[in-house]
Amino acid sequence: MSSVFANVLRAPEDPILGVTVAYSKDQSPNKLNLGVGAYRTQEGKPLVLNVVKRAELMLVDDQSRVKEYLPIVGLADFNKLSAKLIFGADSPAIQENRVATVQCLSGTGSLRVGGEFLARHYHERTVYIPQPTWGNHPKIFTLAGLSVKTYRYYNPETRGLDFEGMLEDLGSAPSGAIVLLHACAHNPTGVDPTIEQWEQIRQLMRSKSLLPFFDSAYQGFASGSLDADAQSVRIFVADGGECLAAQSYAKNMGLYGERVGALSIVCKTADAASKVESQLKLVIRPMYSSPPLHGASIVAAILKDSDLYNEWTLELKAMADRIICMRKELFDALQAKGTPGDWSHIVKQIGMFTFTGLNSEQVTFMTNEYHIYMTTDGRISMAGLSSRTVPHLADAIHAAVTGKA
Ligand code: KET
Repeated sequence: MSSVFANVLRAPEDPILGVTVAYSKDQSPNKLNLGVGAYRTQEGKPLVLNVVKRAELMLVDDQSRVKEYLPIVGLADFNKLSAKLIFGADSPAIQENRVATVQCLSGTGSLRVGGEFLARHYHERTVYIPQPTWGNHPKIFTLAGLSVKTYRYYNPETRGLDFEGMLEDLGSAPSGAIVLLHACAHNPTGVDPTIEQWEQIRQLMRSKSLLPFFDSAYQGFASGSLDADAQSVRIFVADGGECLAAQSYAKNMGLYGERVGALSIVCKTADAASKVESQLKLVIRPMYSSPPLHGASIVAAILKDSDLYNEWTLELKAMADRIICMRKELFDALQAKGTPGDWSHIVKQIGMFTFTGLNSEQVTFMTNEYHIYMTTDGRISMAGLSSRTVPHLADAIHAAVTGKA
């Protein structure tokens, strides 16, 4: 009784989502999942935004709604409103009809569709990604048909941006190369360039005709302001040049499992944008035919109604603020315990994650002894933490760095 698949090798779990698999198997009542970047309430529970519930009730009540297929490019309202959200309502690129936007399967799907489009139609097949970056980036772009290289981004000694290294590496990239940039709240480091640094990056990239591809998975989560978190993207669009942007509503609307996102390609002319859109359809149709309806309908309902939109911004700000509070509480707890080392990066870093500097042995120790689950690079999801669990985490970090590991 031998299977034709008997020789298939067992693959390792995903470095991020596999952490949740391991966590689920743990029987300890004290277990804590700080692996995946998913928001939890102060009680440690997943959160469905109130504004999302309101939008869903409206959708259910609307007798005119049907479950027909969406067009290949997705829901038209959703696409228009998503472009406005990231580029700004007064963006000349939008007014001049130079943006092709397609609804995709959340941030990941948007990156993949954008990657495949570039591999087919763009003259330079190399994409530069930051070192380090979200672990799925190299896999997405390689499978899309691009060749992946890295640029320096993070300096572990300063726990800050390696700005010189970044400029040097981008400066020596071949003209026209694609450059993946995290729009805000860089994952996993929590370190973003300042606006002045973004401006220098823009000048260098434009002078070398490097093509920016923004990954915007955390708009509103870094600062609590949707506009502030889109600044990096907007300074690149303001110069009239071209770029790509992958948007995700997983975190900022809490729509993780609905898989809702958008890919926008800003072109120099309306004619180029419409040709680009026609080719994006040829990428999407054989991949998954057309995107799902429900999540995009929720997003469109919220973005088009000023009352719902305002409620969303308040709920978003509350999530961002809770994360910022957790940074402070964890930092204070480590200070109070006298844990050796400088932990100020916990409060300085931005977004969902703290890049702690803990090594993989220390992480393994914390998982084995304290049932705390996190990625082996020492990243912790601050959104998974609450006032109740901060002391437990602080105990674990203290034990890990004071040599019990
Ligand atoms: N980009 C970045 C930078 C990112 O951190 C994520 C998700 C995504 C895109 C894709 O998210 P999507 O759900 O496809 O819209 N990051 C978290 C979850 C994951 O790994 O899938 C994480 O880093 O924990």
